Amino acid sequence: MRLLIKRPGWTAGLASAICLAALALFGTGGAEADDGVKAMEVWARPSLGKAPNSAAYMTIMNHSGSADRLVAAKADVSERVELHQHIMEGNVAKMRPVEGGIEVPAKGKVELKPGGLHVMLIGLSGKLTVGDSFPMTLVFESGAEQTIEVSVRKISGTAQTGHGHGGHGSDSGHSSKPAATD
Ligand SMILES: [Cu+2]
Repeated sequence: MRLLIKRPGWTAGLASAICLAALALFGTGGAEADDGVKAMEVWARPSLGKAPNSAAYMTIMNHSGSADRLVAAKADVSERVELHQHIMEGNVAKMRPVEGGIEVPAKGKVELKPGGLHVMLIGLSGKLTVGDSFPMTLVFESGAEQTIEVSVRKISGTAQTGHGHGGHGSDSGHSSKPAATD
């Protein structure tokens, strides 16, 4: 074993070779978006008149065995991007920032939809018109980040809000993305 100690050049070379191998492993194995949380069916409503705000909605799947949380969202279309929920105060619906992020349960999903959880776009820098799209980056507590393309659509155009009528026909999730509507 002394030989190794007397040949620092060789051991250093071996060590860096091992490092490279490890990097390569992590490089190919780190596809967290596929194994962990993944947002789909992402859309935002168009801005109304001069209203400076809009909201984005999506379904976030979690394929991993541990819960994660959406803790932030970033987009360039507005001054601020906040995670909101609707709550009832008496019979008035109000929006509030979500404390501590939005939980995505292990092996489960969370839906952000009109009247519920949403990503609030505050202080839009321009109009959002049906047919527009813009990138948004989702940041999760686990460290995972996903950049998604948000398409601007009318609420009525999604037909995903199955109130009553056993509206769970889309629970296969992955393939139920509505076709682009223009
Ligand atoms: Cu809001």
